[in-house]
Amino acid sequence: MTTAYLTCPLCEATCGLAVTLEGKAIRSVRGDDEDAFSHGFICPKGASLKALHEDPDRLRHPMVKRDGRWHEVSWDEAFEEVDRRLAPLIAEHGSDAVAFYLGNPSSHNLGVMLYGRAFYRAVGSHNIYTAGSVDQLPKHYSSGYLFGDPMSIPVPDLDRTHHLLLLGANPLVSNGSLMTVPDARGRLKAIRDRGGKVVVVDPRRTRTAEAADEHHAIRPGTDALLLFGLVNVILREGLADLGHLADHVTGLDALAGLAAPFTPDAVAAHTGIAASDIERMARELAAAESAAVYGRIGTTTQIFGTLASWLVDVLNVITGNLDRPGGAMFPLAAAGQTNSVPAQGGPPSRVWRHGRWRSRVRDLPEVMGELPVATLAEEILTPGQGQVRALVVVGGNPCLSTPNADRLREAVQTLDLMVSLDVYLNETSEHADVILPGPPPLERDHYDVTFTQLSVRNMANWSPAAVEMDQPQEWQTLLRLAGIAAGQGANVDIEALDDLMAAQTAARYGLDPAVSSPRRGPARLLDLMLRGGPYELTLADLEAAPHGVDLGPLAPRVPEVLRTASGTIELTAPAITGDVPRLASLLDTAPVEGLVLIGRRQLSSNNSWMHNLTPLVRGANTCTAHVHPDDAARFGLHDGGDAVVRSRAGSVTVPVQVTDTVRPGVVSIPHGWGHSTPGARTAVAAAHAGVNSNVLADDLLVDVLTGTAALNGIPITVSPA
Ligand SMILES: Nc1nc2c(c(=O)[nH]1)N[C@H]1C(S)=C(S)[C@@H](COP(=O)(O)OP(=O)(O)OC[C@H]3O[C@@H](n4cnc5c(=O)[nH]c(N)nc54)[C@H](O)[C@@H]3O)O[C@H]1N2
Ligand SMILES: Nc1nc2c(c(=O)[nH]1)N[C@H]1C(S)=C(S)[C@@H](COP(=O)(O)OP(=O)(O)OC[C@H]3O[C@@H](n4cnc5c(=O)[nH]c(N)nc54)[C@H](O)[C@@H]3O)O[C@H]1N2
Ligand code: SF4
Ligand SMILES: [Mo]
Repeated sequence: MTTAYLTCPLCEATCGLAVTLEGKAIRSVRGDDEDAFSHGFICPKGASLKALHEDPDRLRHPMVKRDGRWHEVSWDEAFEEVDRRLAPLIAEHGSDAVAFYLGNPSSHNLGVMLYGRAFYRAVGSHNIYTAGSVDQLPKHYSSGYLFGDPMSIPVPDLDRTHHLLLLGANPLVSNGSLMTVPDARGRLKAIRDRGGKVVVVDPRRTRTAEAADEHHAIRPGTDALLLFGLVNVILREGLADLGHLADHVTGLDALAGLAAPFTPDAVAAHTGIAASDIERMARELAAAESAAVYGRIGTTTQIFGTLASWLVDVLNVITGNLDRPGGAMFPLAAAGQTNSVPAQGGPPSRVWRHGRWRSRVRDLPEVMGELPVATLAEEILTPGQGQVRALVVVGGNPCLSTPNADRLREAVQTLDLMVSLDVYLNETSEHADVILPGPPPLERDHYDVTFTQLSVRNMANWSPAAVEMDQPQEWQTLLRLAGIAAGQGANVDIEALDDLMAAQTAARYGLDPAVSSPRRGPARLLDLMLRGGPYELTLADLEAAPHGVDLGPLAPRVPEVLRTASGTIELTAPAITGDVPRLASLLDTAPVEGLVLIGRRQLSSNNSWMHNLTPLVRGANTCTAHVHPDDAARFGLHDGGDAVVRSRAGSVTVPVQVTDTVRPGVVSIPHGWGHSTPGARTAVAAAHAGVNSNVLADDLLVDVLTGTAALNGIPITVSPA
């Protein structure tokens, strides 16, 4: 028996796991008690990595579809198929005819993070889509304009704060997001134990709300109004105090003008939160010894996602809590972050901006090099120059996870070519022509390049593969695809491309790639990035610390972290405030009375893809519509009966659960279900199919600044089935 220590790559919490092995067989997966960050915490998903590893439905060989039937083929045959079809398509229709969709697991995958761009760049398409535009893109946008780098996202200094105002987040279930924090429950409890306060704003009484001091059941989509109300009180009552930020902030006067109409009285009816509560919340926030405001997916995937994301940090700034211990702080990641190399200064072209190109059909702007996935279906379906004819999906399931899912499913069936890098034949990959499966988490090296930049404590943790690798690694697959796109044919010299990548990475940090010799692949790139990073670590340092390297609590970084043109925190960038009139116009209208749909993340679920694992889907069907008793009575719905839920985009029939945990006027259905498509090969998931809530999500309902889908606050009607 041996024990391997690794970081769980399934979600943002980055828990340390201890995996017991007998040869190549996995005996158990437990939380690693000695992990420097997670101290033994684990959730049901982490524990199911064994089931994932052993799942007979998980793909181990490439698949090619010929005449509508799947064939298991060799890797060489699979790449030959891609070369035979992709190269002529690019030659005839141009790079933009190839679209990419990068899903959530690609950001948790070291090989994909480091090598994916070799492939995307070799194709050179403007049609890059990611799960970011059904998730956090508004937060990148607001950070890009406030602080000058879209990855400079302040995270609550959870272990030291005295007051946490949390909006649209349920970390007790999601285990945290844009806030890397193993054991959120324990850390939130600690805030209360040391006399602090936790306030939750959420249309549902979630587990997090139940564990908090105070819960406000806001009407969906109105967070920007509430937040502006808080800003209004703080500025009007003279409670603003920039503290140590005083010399580093511009735009405070303009902010006061913008906030003036949003008085607590003006926003109360829209938000459903009393004016007196809004005043008290503002005063308590300003008076707290230290405080952090934190908004997550309930605030980003709504029609005012960017304004809400911006106002969260405006509040952190004007209360002097940004960048101070116990407030909202900037992590300093050990490797690979643009905001941890010294500021470049120089020409304005270096200053972060969006809209460098726009989508062809709906004219939506690029943000961080990507276009919103809400417009992907029409880019495929609308004829003309630049029409998308091929789609490459890397670790994503957009046919379940993106808005107007039925339309996207129709669209992908019209493509000339679809390639999926995926570990299952599921609702999306079933439409592919070629599927290239990567190895499961226990068979690959891991380091969290993304989430160390969002961590409540600075950490670095390297996990070598726990089990000997059986399949080609995804970085190798991506390099082969890069070579194919560059016209090298199917027999790409991966080693030469890898050397090129290492040379480029080394050059970025002024290093000689030979310092990392004889390492190759992701380990070499990571070693170079660590050496060039702010702690000047090496991969050997991390190898010597299997339970992780603790780099200490978050430390203040202003002004060093700022990358804006002025070198200050620009509170009122026109690219953000241009959307304020749209919000202000709500104040002149009556509050919306109709029913709206929101989501409901589930503990034993990982978006759409871990439903094929028996330990996670045991028990009653959880894909139900939560309906408030008043609404059930109003619309004739009964607990356990079926309801038809309709939106502009589509309709689903779903079992009803009557519960007062949702606010009246709000229906909640979890996303990621709907495993009933006959072409998928996921037997367990099919037996727990549920319905796809994104059939209801409207592709035309977006946050206008970023095009991010409004997956919350969707107008619906309900009736008994
Ligand atoms: N209504 C509604 N919709 C939502 C949300 C919501 O709250 N409400 N949340 C949104 C959010 S936040 C997100 S991030 C998206 C997620 O959207 P997606 O990223 O599109 O979907 P996932 O369910 O994460 O699908 C991941 C896919 O990757 C595959 N996969 C798993 N591991 C690997 C691997 O190691 N390599 C490769 N190549 N593939 C792998 C899985 O089999 C699956 O097909 O969903 C969004 N959709
Ligand atoms: N177990 C589990 N963990 C996960 C995932 C999973 O699917 N399952 N997915 C992972 C991913 S990809 C992500 S991005 C994170 C997301 O992490 P979180 O953002 O913490 O996820 P949610 O649980 O969806 O929390 C969003 C909350 O917003 C509320 N909400 C909906 N509409 C509104 C609104 O208009 N205003 C306000 N204030 N609240 C609103 C919802 O009721 C919900 O409680 O979780 C990650 N972790
Ligand atoms: S909380 Fe996230 S990182 Fe931790 S064990 Fe669960 S899935 Fe893995
Ligand atoms: Mo996400």
